[in-house]
Amino acid sequence: MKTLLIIDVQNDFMPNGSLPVAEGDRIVPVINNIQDQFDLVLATQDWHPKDHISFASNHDGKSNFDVIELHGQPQTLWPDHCVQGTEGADFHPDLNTAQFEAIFRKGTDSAIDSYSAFYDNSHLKSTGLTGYLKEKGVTELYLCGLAADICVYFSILDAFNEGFDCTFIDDASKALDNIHLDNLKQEMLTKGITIINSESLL
Ligand code: VGL
Ligand code: ZN
Repeated sequence: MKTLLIIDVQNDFMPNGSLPVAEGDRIVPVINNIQDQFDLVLATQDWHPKDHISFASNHDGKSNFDVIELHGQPQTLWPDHCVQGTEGADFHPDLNTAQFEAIFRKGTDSAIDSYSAFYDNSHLKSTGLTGYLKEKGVTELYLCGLAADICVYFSILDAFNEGFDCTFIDDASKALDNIHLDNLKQEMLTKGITIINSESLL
């Protein structure tokens, strides 16, 4: 079962959003164009309470993009983004959501951040996505979305470690930091993760 997992294509990650990813809006038509090629289409939403620990605004004296230590791990402090029920947390209005069979929301616990669609950043809590995919008989997982070097990357890493055959769709994803993404792509290839452009699906 060929499955597409679309990560965090939400307004706050668009060029005019609170945590903008350059050209983030360019991937929307690309993703719309490939959805028909899959047996199953799933999506995630970053979905934070207002008092979320990853927001710099919730730490006295800290600024956006400062890095603190949290549960023994480095945690970047972000501008407020994807607050539950706000327009910033909605999918991009042009994203075709009609075929989404399920939407997994993450980062919902005030005290823990969750970049991956599968686990929180400390691997303490599962979202249930692995069980969902295994019960559906999914083996082949294609991932794309925002931000390529953060939430898409950590989702691919977890999916790979859970035993799924993973493909990163490069032109259906945009990064916060493109130099960082180049390094991560090298790491993906070394591990045995496939990287494609969307045209090879059509
Ligand atoms: C993301 C930073 C903070 C993402 C989510 O979706 O890549 N990045 N929260
Ligand atoms: Zn977030």
